[in-house]
Amino acid sequence: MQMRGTKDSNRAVVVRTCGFVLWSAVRAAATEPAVPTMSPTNIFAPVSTPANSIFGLSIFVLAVTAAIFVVVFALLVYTVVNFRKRATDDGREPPQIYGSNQVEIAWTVIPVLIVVALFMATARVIASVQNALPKPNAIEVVAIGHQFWWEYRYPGLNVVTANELHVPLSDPDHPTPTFIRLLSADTDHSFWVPRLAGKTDLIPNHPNSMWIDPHEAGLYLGQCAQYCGTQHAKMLLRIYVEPHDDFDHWIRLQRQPASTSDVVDEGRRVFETTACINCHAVVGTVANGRFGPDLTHLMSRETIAAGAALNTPRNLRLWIQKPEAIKPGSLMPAMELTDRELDAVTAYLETLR
Ligand code: HEC
Ligand SMILES: [Cu+2]
Repeated sequence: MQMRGTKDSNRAVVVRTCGFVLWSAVRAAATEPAVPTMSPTNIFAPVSTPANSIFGLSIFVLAVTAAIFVVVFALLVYTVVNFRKRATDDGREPPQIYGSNQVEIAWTVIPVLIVVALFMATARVIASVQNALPKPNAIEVVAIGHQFWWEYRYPGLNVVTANELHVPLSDPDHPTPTFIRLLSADTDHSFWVPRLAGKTDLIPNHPNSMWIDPHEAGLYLGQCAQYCGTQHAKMLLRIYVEPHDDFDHWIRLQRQPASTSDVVDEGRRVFETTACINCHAVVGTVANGRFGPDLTHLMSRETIAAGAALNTPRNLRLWIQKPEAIKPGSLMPAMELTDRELDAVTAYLETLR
C-alpha cells in the first residue's frame, strides 16, 4: 500500500510536469507573432534576379536528387524486406545471377544523362548571371574589403562610406541595377548577401564583379563569407534598398561636407591632434586617413564597426576607449584618451551627421 502511494504521487508529478511543459509550448505558440519573423538571410526568399536564378536552380537540383533518393531507398527497402533470412532458410547459397547488358547499360546511361542535365542547367544560370552587361542607368559601386570592415565608393556620385551600402530599388519594368566591383585592401574576403545574390570573393590584385537588382525595399544582411582574420565573424554586410527618392536624398546628404559646430571645438581639437586623422577621413578637415572608415557622415549609419554594435553614444565612446571591448582583434588601436577627452571626441563625432 505504502509503495503504491509513492508510485501514484510520482505519477502525479510526472503528469503535472508534462502538462506544464505542454501548456507552456501551446502558450508560446499562441503568443508567436501572426507573421513568423523570417531570417534576414533566408536563402529561400530571394528578392533580386541573381538570387532568384540561384534559388530556381537549387530547387531543380534538390527535386532531381530527392527523386533519386526516393527510388534508391524504395528499392533498398524492398530488397531488405523481400530477401531477408526466413525461418524456412535451408542454409544453402541462393542462385547467383550476373551479367545483364540491358540493366548495366541503363544504370550507366541514365545517371550520365542526369548529370548532363544538372550541368547544363547550372552552366545556364552561371552564364546568365555573369554575362549581364551594366545598363546605362545602373548604379556603380566599388566595394573594398578591409580587415574587418567594408569601404564603399560610388565613383559616379562622388560618395565614400563604410559598412552600410545604400542602393536604389529596381523596378523590373525600369531596372536600375547596382553593379559592384569587388576589391581587397589586404586578404581575401567574400561578399555574400543571400537574398540578393550569390557569393563573390574579393581577392587582392584580382578585381571581381557582381550585380544586384533588388525589387523589394528593406534591409538585407550578409556577412564576409571567407575567413579573413580574427574578426571575420564581425565583418557584417548591411544593404539598404530604398525607393529612388530616398536613395537620391541619401546621396545628396552624403555629398555634403562634414557639418561644423563651435560647441564641440574641444572634441574636434582632440580628434585632429591625435593619430585618429592618420586613419580616418572627415571631408573638409585635416583628417584624410584611409586606413579606417570615412567618418564624414558617421551619424548617418545605424551601426559601427561593420555591424558589430549599434551606433549609440555609449557604444561610440566605448569603441574609442577600447575597441577590443566590441571587436577583439580589430585593427583600430585604443588611443588611451582621458575620460574628458573621450567625452569631447564622442560629442564631436555625434555632430558628423
Ligand atoms: C591605426 C589606425 C586607426 C587609428 C589611429 C584610429 N582608428 Fe578608428 N578605426 C580604424 C579601423 C581599422 C576601424 C575599423 C575597425 C573595424 O570595424 O574592424 C576604425 C573604426 C572607427 C570607428 C567606427 C566607424 C564605423 O563606421 O564603423 C570610429 C567612430 C573610429 N574608428 C574613431 C576613431 C577615433 C575617434 C580615433 C582617435 C581617437 C581613431 N578612430 C583612431 C583605425 C584607426
Ligand atoms: Cu572579411
